[in-house]
Amino acid sequence: MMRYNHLGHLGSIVVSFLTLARLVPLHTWSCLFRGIKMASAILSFACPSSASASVSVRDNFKGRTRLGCLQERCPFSQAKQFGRVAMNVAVNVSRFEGITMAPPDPILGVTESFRADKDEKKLNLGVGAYRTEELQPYVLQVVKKAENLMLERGENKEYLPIEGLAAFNKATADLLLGADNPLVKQEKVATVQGLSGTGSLRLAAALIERYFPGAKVLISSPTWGNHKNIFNDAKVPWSEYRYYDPKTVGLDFDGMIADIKAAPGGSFILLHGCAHNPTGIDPTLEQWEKIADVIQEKNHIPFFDVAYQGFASGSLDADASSVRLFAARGMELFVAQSYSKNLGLYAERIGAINVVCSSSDTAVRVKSQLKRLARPMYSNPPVHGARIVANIVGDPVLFSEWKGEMELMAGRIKDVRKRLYDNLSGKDKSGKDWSFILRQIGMFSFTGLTKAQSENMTNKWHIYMTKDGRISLAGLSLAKCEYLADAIVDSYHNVN
Ligand code: KET
Repeated sequence: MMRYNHLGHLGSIVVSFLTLARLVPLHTWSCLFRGIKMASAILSFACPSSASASVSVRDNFKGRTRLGCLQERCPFSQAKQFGRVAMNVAVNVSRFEGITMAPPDPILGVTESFRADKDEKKLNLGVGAYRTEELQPYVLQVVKKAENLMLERGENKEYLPIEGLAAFNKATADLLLGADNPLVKQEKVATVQGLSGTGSLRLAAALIERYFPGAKVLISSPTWGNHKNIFNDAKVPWSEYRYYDPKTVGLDFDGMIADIKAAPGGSFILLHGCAHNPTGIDPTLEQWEKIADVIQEKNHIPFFDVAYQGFASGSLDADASSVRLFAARGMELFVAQSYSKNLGLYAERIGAINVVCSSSDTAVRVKSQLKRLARPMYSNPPVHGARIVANIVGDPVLFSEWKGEMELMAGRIKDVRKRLYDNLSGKDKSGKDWSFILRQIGMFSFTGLTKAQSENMTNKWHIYMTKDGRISLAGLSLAKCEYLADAIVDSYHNVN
């Protein structure tokens, strides 16, 4: 709905207009614009025919306005030129015309499509979020108790310091490294509360961008989809190391080692502390040792993403063993933590970035720079989730209750995994070995279904999952395993 009326054709008007554009202050222009709008039109400027040869309004205003635009993105490109500046009157044209539609998020977008589906059989196995056997969201009892404690104590809502709640930062480092870890005692760990796992990863990425310009981050292939976005947005270069071997449906350990070896010395190696997302395949402790050897040899910096501590095995300590193994070698490293899954605090956005340093003096400086990066981004973090974690970890009774509930959640996922395997091997008469499902750990199963097969799961069976073939077992009930197995067998054998 654009209408163009050319406003005269006199060269002298154009010349005077150009001069005016340079001299007249911005607010005068807005008055003029408003006046013309009253006559039901917006005065706008057509794109210069070539960006370099023409004077755009942006040039005239020395960057104070963004009216100028490039030819290929300009909604007014049909305008006729009058010398170097052309004028059109356009009606109802948004200043955001050049903003294109973003694609839906490959993980969180799945939930949006799920909500829009009216079919009764629908199942959301997209996002990694724990559900009860009744497929309802679950708030841990221990979380409710910790929240009650907060009410009883009448906690205030004052700003937290930039680095977050001190009691939380202590609790989270203790949980990660072990309370009696000498690194914690010697204050060699810089811990800053973050906006859950994602925000903590993003803060670390900003530190890398600022203090290690040009350094590369190596991420596993495949990895959690948001890793690439995080490093792209932070302008940190990244490349992939081999991780998953589709032939064995297992770890491509030799490929992983070779790629880490081949990376430029001093690269950051992003590792999933436990329950690798999306594959559910973790290195063994012996393999972790070898990975640490190569990283040390090449002077790389390990960067752990720990989003599932306690969810892989049910034990907080066992799931932190990879990180502790590296830290015990005296290596400097990054660890991003999240409490979305293990405490079910998805919406509270609570996590942390820990930088293990070789001295307490370094840790103080690193922390000061993390704070400096956080302040203009979000100022300081939210308090609610931090108090929940601090109250639970700081209270022996609540802490042991949490462990019990975590074992329960991890146990339910293991049961569902087993039931799905039983159903698949019972129904699929082709002889295909589905036992890889039992070997995978954590919230997910990487089914090996292709994009087309995953789409069949959604379009035909109303089962929502990510297009890389990942299903969240945390969103599955024992009762729905049979239906899911039917869908998988159909998609696997009948869709190319
Ligand atoms: N790291 C990994 C490996 C991860 O799977 C997630 C979340 C996060 C970090 C961040 O979670 P946060 O809530 O920011 O602490 N993964 C699930 C949810 C998501 O994609 O945001 C998922 O893969 O479904």
